[in-house]
Amino acid sequence: MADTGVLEIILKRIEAVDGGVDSQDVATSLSVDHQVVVGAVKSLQSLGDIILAEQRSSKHWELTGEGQETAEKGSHEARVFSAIPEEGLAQSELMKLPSGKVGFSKAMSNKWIRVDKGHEAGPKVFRMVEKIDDSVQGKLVQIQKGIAADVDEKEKNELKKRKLLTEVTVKSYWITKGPSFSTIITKQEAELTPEMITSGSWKQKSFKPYNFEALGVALDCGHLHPLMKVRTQFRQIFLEMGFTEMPTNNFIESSFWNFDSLFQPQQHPARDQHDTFFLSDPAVSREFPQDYLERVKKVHSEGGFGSQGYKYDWKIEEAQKNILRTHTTAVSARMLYKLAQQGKFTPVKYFSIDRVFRNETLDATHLAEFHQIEGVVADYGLTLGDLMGILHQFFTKLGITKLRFKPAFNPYTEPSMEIFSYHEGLNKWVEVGNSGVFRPEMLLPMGIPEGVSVIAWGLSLERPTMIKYGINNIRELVGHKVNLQMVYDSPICRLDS
Ligand code: FB9
Repeated sequence: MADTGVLEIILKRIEAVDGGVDSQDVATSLSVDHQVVVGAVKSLQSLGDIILAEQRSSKHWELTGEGQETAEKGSHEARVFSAIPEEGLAQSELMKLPSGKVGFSKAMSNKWIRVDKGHEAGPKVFRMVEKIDDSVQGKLVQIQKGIAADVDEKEKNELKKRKLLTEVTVKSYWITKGPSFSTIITKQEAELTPEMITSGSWKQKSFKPYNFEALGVALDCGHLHPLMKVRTQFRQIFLEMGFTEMPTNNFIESSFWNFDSLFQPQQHPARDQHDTFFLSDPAVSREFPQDYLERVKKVHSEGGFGSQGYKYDWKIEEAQKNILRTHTTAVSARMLYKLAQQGKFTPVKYFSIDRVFRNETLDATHLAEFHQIEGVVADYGLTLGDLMGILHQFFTKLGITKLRFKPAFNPYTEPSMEIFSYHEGLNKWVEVGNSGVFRPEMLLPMGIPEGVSVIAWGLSLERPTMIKYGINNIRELVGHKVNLQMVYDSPICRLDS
């Protein structure tokens, strides 16, 4: 609350005049800073409709520092004229004077002085008139005294160009009586206390009006990253579709589970350094289910289960290499193997959402890691139609209804399909994921029974998050350059809206 003395002075001033008072004038008359009066205006406004305050701005001219010096000592050209004696002054000497350079040219253009270049010692400057009228100084003095009625705008702008004058905009409040005007300031209570009620004193008090627009106090708490908000939405969609989340808490994986178990041949380009991050320590894993490993080796090198295999010399050393997993399908492989080991097969629906790592070329939408979302359904007699159906159900929950499927290739699924959705905003079909039916060469060596088929699909978490939050460069979403305020300010996420 501003000093009540200032508040009361303002109220008394308003009462004393017809019309209103200007906050700048009040500040000047009280010899206080204008902000003190502005604070008082805000305080009065918070007490109800005691005053009306309309913001306005006015412009006036003020002398600059150089302008004040000129008003006091005369213009540069006048000071140069005064410095030239009857017998004249060497131009070189004149230019050394503080006002020399500016004053010389002005005095010459005013025809107050002339230069005689016929002297042996160099050019000499002489007066051309007996006396001068220093109009520049005269105008500045008039403006300084506030009696510059006959100094027109053109002349003022000339002085402004010479940096002798400047135009100042002053914001102020025009303060008038409000509907509840009074010169008595009654302190408004901010809260109704039990004592006021029991004593009845509330009847004599005035209360501050409720501000229903007031926001709650912003809690200084943690904030969820947009990726985590979108992950929760995807998790919710899978859960309501009856899926169970897979354990994905191992970023490090053996090549065996990441590639070999998925019937991805050891010479596949995705398995070399430029696509995959290999670990130096521990460089290898050695513990695998031996019987299963033998079946994987056989199906790669000789074929089996109706497949001719890849007919290459499959090496355990390649399968033992540790990597950062390139997809969460490695986790799906582990879960399907575990399912096959439980003896009697039961249909399952699994999902996972977690980080995967690829040694890829970085660009505005691709980093060396992303979060993969994967859905897996295992049951007897599942077909591509079931896959298309569950994809329509899944994407509809994301608000995507127009899907198209395009034949594609994955080493571990046959058939495979890329999933496209029509983006109304971009007016084009965009890829929203990949999918397929896991190959028998992957499932049968695990011990998954004949007749059981497993359909699966995947997409990234970053792409939908960037779309949802209107982020164009992935480095604004993840990484060390992320603006944390974006995280604090990011709104809640509802994927179905
Ligand atoms: O997410 C992708 N696109 C996408 C997804 C959603 C979306 O908007 C949401 C509805 C609001 C918008 C776009 N893509 C897959 C397609 C492209 O972005 C692609 O350029 C990038 N892909 C990643 C891999 O890139 C190296 C996205 C990532 C991806 C691709 C394939 C799979 C998983 C993630 C898979 C799989 C799979 C296939 C068969 C069986 C099991 C898993």
